[in-house]
Amino acid sequence: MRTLNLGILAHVDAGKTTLTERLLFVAGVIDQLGSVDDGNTQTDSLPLERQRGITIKSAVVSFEVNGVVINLIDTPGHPDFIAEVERVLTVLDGAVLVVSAVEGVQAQTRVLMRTLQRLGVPSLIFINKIDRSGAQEGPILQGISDRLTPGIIAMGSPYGLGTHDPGFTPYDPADPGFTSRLTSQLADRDDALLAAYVGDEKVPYDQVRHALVTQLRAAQVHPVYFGSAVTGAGVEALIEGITEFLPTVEGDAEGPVAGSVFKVERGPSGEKIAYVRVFSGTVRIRDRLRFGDNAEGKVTAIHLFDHGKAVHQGTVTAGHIAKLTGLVDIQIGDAIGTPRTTAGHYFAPPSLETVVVPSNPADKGALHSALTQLAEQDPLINLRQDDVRQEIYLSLYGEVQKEVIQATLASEYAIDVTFRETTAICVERPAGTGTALEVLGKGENPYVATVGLRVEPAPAGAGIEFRPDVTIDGIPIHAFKDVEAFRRTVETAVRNALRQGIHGWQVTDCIVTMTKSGFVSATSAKDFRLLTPLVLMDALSRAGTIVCEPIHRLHLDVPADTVGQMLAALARLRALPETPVIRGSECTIEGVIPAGRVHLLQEQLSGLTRGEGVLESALDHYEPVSGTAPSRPHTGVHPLNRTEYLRQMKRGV
Ligand SMILES: Nc1nc2c(ncn2[C@@H]2O[C@H](COP(=O)(O)OP(=O)(O)OP(=O)(O)O)[C@@H](O)[C@H]2O)c(=O)[nH]1
Ligand SMILES: [Mg+2]
Repeated sequence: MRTLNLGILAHVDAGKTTLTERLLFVAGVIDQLGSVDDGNTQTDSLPLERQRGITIKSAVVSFEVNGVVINLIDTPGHPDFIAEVERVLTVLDGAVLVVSAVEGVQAQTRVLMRTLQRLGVPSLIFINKIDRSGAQEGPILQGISDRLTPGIIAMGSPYGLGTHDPGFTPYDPADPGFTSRLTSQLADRDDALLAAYVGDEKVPYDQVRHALVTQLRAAQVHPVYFGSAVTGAGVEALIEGITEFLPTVEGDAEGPVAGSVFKVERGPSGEKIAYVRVFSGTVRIRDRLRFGDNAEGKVTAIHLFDHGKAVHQGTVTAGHIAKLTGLVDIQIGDAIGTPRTTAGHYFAPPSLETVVVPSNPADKGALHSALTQLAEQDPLINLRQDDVRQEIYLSLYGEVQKEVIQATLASEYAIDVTFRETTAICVERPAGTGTALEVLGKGENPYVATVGLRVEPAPAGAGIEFRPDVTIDGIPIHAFKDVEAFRRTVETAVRNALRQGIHGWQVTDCIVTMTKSGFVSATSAKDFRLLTPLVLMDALSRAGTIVCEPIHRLHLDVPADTVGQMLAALARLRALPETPVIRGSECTIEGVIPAGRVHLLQEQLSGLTRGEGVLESALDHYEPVSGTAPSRPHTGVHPLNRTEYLRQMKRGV
């Protein structure tokens, strides 16, 4: 039987979990519909999800319709949990992007569609909530075409919008009007179809359908369905579309094992369970698998998803999703066997951080191990400990994520924590060019090597570029496998050292050139590894750095009569709004705001707008900080502190 790994994606609250519940009901997996508002759906199963009515973790459920086994992944829509969605994207054969018929295209809808198209994930669009008052057909389609993607194809027409009993009539393939509309929409990207269309021939539906499937699978067009997850309207037609149009990719069951871990959870006795999409090969119980950074483990149990349950199996083959037990060191994002693609980052990194403080100082050690354990299973948790003050820094997407971490620590680890104020994660860019040189046997060079480096600025967004501009006679081949190994060692030392610049922030947008290299027969690889950071920090100090803060793009929907107060508040928060766009009693304000101020705006929003304002924001770019540059304490021994660095390196730390 065909298997389809299907993601349900959308902006927060569009109805993904409700739609998932409805699909399980229609497929006969559950005989009673749960609801998000009652906290009893299949996929929002965590206590915190049920309590808050939002999805926090992605969840897998399986059902069978029209002869296709569908492994459905319900994902969170809140932007604070975007990293959770990122992991899921790499394991999908197809997706349904849900859009609310009332709210229309929202900030996260755009982010998701851009990413689906970039990754080439074939996606259908489901316009949900047509039972709600304010739901409209034409304006929503227009909005999607203008603001999301022009490549949309309505597969039918809704009726009874805004009533308790709406419906959806799919267009009939035998209807010449539909075929002709479809042809004109698809002909742009299909020469044969264009010729037939221009030649005024009557194009057979099969040919049009073929073009539709081809363009859908290239993520160029997106069939659109209307319905309501709550009433069930349009859901049958959506299922038809899913099973008819979305591709299933089986992969080679005989090939080498390759898979991707998109979720990690702990079983009843604390054992790790990895959710894996197998792209190639067959995994059996007791197989030893290699994964991540050279780790290895033995599979002790395999569960496949079947009719809403996880069922014990002896093997899992290419094309399927399974839960693997026994891989002790596995982490979310790991590739298993030969990776298909390296798991990339498709969304902006977190731009905020906070310090986590245990309410009881004696819990410090327990807190650190709890957070480390959570970080292995949660792509959102990124830890850093400052050695001097022993404080635990946590990077963040936003305030809701912070509350979730606090609640998880309390319920699962019985640790109460508070947070310091949320601050922005800055970066450092070189202010100019700086060079430094340590010559073997000269001055105070503590190592048996010569290293010269130059640091200079690169354009914003360029990242770090390393240029090994040295001749072969400066490279101690006796200490390395080959020239490439030498280059890798120096480049790794450079990149590691740049994680913390003069002010403690990641250094970026720079070119580092190795200008000189020298050795004697006693030189080892370690001499280059340890000397490079010292020289680099000298060069960077001479270049000087500019601390830049993250700036978010914001989108505010507020009542028109509150615009004046809103603009005044934005000015106080150093935001730069563009001209507000007023439509009747509603107003939209776009603009930019320092990331560190977003939570303050969020706090004031409700009071300023009688609880009606909606704020969305996402990282846009970095900008030099005006005034005193914020710095953050270095972690570990930093080469800027030369005496301490040499002392610790001698001790082999
Ligand atoms: N009237 C109406 N309400 C709906 C419909 N679908 C979902 N809702 C409601 O919208 C709210 C959000 O629904 P969810 O299913 O939790 O939305 P979600 O997309 O899963 O939300 P997150 O996972 O938190 O991003 C709930 O109150 C649902 O009852 C619909 O078709 N009609
Ligand atoms: Mg949900």
